[in-house]
Amino acid sequence: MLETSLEKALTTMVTTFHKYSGREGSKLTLSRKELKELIKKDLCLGEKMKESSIDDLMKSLDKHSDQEMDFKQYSETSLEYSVFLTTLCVAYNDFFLADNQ
Ligand SMILES: [Ca+2]
Repeated sequence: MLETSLEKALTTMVTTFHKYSGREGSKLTLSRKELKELIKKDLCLGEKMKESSIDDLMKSLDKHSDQEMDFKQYSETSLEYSVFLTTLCVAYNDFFLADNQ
């Protein structure tokens, strides 16, 4: 059976996290350096993000204050991002429907 686009998206989320989390320290958490690499290399917006913005992001995600982010914290961030994307999609769809009436 072919993988659905949703399954592909989920697989990408998991493999992207582990692609960076295994580089230093614990293989199951992202250090600040690993998170920075992930943001810079795997997010189009990453190149434009300032160091201070990445620091702020890490601080807001690092709920255990141990300078590491586990998969749960990472998925919560992505969830917020996906809610943002979903909101954009709904707005775009409304615009599309209104334009085609
Ligand atoms: Ca790590």
